[in-house]
Amino acid sequence: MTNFPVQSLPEGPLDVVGDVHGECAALDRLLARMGYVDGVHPDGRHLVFVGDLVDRGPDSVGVLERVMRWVEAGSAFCVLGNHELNLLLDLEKSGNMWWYGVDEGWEGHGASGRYSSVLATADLRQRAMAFFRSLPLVLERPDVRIVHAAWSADAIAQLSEMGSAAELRAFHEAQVGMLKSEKKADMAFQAEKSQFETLKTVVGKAAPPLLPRHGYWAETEQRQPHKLLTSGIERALRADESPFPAGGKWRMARRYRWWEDYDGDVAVIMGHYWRIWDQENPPHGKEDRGDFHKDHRTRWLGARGNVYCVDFSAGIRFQARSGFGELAQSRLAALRWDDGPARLVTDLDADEIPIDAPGRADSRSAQLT
Ligand SMILES: [Mn+2]
Repeated sequence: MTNFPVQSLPEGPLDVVGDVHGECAALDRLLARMGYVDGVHPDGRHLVFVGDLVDRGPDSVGVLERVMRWVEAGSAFCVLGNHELNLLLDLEKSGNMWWYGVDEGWEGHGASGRYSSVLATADLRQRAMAFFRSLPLVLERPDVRIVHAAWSADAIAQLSEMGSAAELRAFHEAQVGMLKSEKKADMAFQAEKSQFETLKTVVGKAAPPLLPRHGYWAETEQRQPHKLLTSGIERALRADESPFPAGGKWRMARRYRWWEDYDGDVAVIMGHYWRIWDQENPPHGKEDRGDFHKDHRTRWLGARGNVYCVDFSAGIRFQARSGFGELAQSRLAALRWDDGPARLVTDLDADEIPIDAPGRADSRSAQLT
């Protein structure tokens, strides 16, 4: 592909599918509900995957086999998510050892289990790597933009100098090397670091003080264009904010709700943000987790009311199967985007769910201005 990182979507009705995370049976159920037969729709609709096809769930291989076939046939489109990017960059992460042929366990929340029951073969890895290299970071057409986590014209422009996704790994390694030497030369950061060697291990004990250089570097590292588009934007905590634990580490930066100042005319549909399905009944202890837990699933978000996140946490089902249950909060969803009003279809709900029209007067900016 020569048009990295942006590729075009065809005209006509689309069904934009949220993060699948190896939940192959849920994908089959969702697509059957929408009338697809092996990725093809009788009305000429096209599937668009927002990325994070893989990891955690039981059958990433099955999901990849399907989506690769459909993309190859031209009935589906897909952008890179952070999980595909990890595989493209050969980064081993919790939940992706199926790729390396390892049957991986997980523990947490008083439960334990296995991630994937289907392991990648050398043949699958070779074909999937070619597939990942063919994927754009962004898909667009005049009425809609698709990206995994954040839309940024700057980040897209920076990556456009790259001929193809095949060059991404060299670019990534150069960036990592540069950041590493800049951090090494940052004496204030080094002083913070030696003072808090055990930063990763103190979760559960008293919170550390705010470490501003740690916040600065968390924000700066996340500004790398390929990371920004696929895993969002971070902002260093302000002096009046407190460090908080997430993923077993104390955080000195938090996710930035970039859509709050997205002023584009074109609607953006993304995944990545682990929305809960039932805002009225948030899971215990998760009341303020994530970015969308207070935003109702029927609403478009952002300054112009034209950004939508279609990731409703299919990726938590590996836990639910082992007794840490949040299944009620989990859906594999697709946003139907065509001449009619937008609506959601999920793997678990019989009926289509109407979504507000984008750009409604009740969007956040309308309240502010
Ligand atoms: Mn993601």
